[in-house]
Amino acid sequence: MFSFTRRQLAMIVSLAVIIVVALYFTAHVPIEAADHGDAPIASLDRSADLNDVYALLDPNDNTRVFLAMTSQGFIVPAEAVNFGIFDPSITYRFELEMTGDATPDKFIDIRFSAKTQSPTQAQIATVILPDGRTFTAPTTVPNLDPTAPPRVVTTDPASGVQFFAGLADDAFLFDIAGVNRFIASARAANGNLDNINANLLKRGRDSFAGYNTLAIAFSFPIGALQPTVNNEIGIDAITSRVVNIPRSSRFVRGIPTPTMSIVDRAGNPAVNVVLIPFPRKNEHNLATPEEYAAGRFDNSIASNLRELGTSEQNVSTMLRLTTARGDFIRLNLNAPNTGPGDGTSAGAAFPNGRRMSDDVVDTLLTVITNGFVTTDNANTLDVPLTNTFPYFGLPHQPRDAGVADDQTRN
Ligand SMILES: [Ca+2]
Ligand SMILES: [Ca+2]
Ligand SMILES: [Ca+2]
Ligand SMILES: [Ca+2]
Repeated sequence: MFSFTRRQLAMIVSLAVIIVVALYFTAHVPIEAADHGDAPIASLDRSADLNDVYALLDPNDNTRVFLAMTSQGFIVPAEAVNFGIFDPSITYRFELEMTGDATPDKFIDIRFSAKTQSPTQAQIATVILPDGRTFTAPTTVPNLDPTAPPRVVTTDPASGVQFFAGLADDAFLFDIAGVNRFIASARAANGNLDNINANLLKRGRDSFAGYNTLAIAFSFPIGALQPTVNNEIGIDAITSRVVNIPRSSRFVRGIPTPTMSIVDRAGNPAVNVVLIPFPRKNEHNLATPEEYAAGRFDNSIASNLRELGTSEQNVSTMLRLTTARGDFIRLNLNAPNTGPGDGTSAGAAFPNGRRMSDDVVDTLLTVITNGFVTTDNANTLDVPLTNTFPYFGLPHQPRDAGVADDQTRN
């Protein structure tokens, strides 16, 4: 009925990945994919649109935890100064789950000052730590030179926390068009592998190559984040902005104002982009982790996967990834992570935490297609990670005279 040998081969090649992921999620939780432009509201509110969340043991010092979020993707190098700005009306928040359930227990909030003097003025970040203490730090100011500006890293002397905020190469790696065409093929074939066109993944183009994103990164002493269960931390990020900006101190009776309104939320990579049907994408961003854990999106995710031919076993795996105990990236603080870049230890790879160098799209494709395909063939970052905090690849810069720009991959 179909090329059984080919399927078997694909299954064998991917079996290890599936087993590792399935075992991980039997004991732990979710997976998602990147989150650029994931929902109607987030797409239109670009400065609040989260892209990715990363969580790993700092490869240069495993007594520290590296946390990062990226937002506002696809910033072209020539507009770095005009578009590489953190929105001062947004609160960027990490939610930290420390007790093994779906309720976040600690928060890290980051807000930025407005640019008022010049486009090249540093913004000042105010960081509110989980214990309520605060520190301030300047952003790294983007420029249009052929060489990226030196990074400004601030260490808070009281807490030992390191902080960076500025432009970076987008470390997400994904052939958007190729995978979308492949998924459309799988849906049209009702998941029948005979009729799915895997050649659609042969483009192998990194849709994010050549573009920058805004990054906020921390290296935290573990002592400042100590979880109480399983030595494991759950991490997600949300953006919120002030609505109903007050112009006087007298408000309409019965209408609370001002209020903060959540715009976007991101945990594991790609859940909203790949698994949630369009009419529910805004709802997905606004739901609480407890609502995920209560199964609010389970039917939508499961029916979406079944249309793609995902096996019942792997549907269960994906539900554990995306909804059990909320949609947090779970980082085991006992799993060592060392090596160049942001670490290469096999035992510290996604879905244990998430490193910039983890090819999460390949992991998800393997599980969703039961091993029929194992890669989108976009597998190499266009800018190498650095070996020191904040590890992100340096931002793309406008080219010098005579230097070709062949980075983008449409
Ligand atoms: Ca988003
Ligand atoms: Ca909790
Ligand atoms: Ca990149
Ligand atoms: Ca890949």
